[in-house]
Amino acid sequence: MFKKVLIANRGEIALRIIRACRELGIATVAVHSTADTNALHVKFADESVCIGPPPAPKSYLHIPSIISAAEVTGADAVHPGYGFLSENPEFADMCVRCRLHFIGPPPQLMRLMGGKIPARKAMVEAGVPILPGTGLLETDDQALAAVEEIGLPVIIKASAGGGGRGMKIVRERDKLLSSLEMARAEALAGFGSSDVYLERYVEAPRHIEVQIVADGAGGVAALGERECSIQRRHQKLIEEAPSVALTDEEREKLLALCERAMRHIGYANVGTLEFLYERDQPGSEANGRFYFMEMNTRIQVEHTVTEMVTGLDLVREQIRLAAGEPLSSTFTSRFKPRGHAIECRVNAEDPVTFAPSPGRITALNLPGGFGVRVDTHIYEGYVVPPNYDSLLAKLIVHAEDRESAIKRMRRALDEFVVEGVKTNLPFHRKLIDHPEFIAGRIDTHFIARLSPSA
Ligand code: MV4
Repeated sequence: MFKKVLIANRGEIALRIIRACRELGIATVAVHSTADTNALHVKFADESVCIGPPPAPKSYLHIPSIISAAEVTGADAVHPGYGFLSENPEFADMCVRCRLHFIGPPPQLMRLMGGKIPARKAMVEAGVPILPGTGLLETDDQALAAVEEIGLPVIIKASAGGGGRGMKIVRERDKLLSSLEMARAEALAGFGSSDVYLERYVEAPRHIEVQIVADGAGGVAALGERECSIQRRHQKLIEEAPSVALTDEEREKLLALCERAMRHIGYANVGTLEFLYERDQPGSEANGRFYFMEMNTRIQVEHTVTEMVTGLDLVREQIRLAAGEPLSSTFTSRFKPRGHAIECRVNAEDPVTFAPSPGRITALNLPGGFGVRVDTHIYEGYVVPPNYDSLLAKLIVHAEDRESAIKRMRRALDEFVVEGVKTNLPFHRKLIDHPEFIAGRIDTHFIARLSPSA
């Protein structure tokens, strides 16, 4: 097992990783920018190294500083968390070249699944359904021919894009070529590659994703799905496990399919397969179809809801796997989710305009009690810096069924007090009380319908 892990991240996920290391008996090194000198991850870690000024490109994204920090502290592994360098294969390569274990999949798998065009191809070969669409679009004629075959609307996506960036919906044939040109230009400017493809556009799908854990030697577990449809501008707000959209039979099929696919590509470490779920008929919830969208080759923000319904520690397993241990026998998909878990992402932002709201937290009460988990790095007196994402806390509840989990979330949201910065807590209270949410009738456009200004 590793002796010392450097955590190349900040905020709640840095704490989550430090806690897992503690329980494994592994020493920890925090890195931080000058904006995070008083951050809890710095206080919790055994050692810390300041790696630069507040802007992320000069600190949390600055590879030479992070590698140097690992070398001077004698760390033998690096955990990238989520965001920042977590899906950067060059960083993973650099770690390996500097004899540091990267806690994530091997760089070649990050490369394969990080590109949406190669990932789509790999998943088709593994028997996973995808939407009708193209590979790399090289000519205008290929795009025209594809639309002839698929019909409209279609969506043009950047192969290097992700999380909803670099997409163009095309509803009229006349706009196809101009959209294609714009998509290429934006992809090149935003991601350094003009590679784009297109596929049939689904109007209001659910976003359902599957948690993967694998050891690269045939040990693979698909640990159930998460329902992530409640999102605003591609930022998830509420996630739950399991999804109300799936029968036990559909779930079993989906998980078996995911396991076969992950064995096919020899996946290793944790990851998430994202699916778009389309109802058979508008308004009907039964018998939808799944289409593979993209894969995330990192631990995700919402891994917690899977942990609550499986009782398994995903970060601990991730570290064990990176150290070359085989998948634990407790990680098996012949596993029924136990009860229901819901996560609310509490952000420092205006609940109406969604504008970020950095500043000092002058008063704080965190919820607690039976079935309540709060993953957070904030404390009374903490100053939320303006330089990073606005996530303050993840409030997670677990209960025997969805109805009880919703009631528990309402209770926990009422206990949650943050003063000094604006938060989206009022927005969460409104969401959790919404009859359509309570009925489970949700899709990716739910928030846009609820507050069109958002
Ligand atoms: C789609 C789609 C509909 N049809 N692909 C959003 C995040 C990224 N993972 C892919 N996304 C989508 N892909 C097809 N073929 C709908 C979304 C989508 C979306 C697209 C445009 C504007 C807002 C959206 C919100 C949620 C999902």
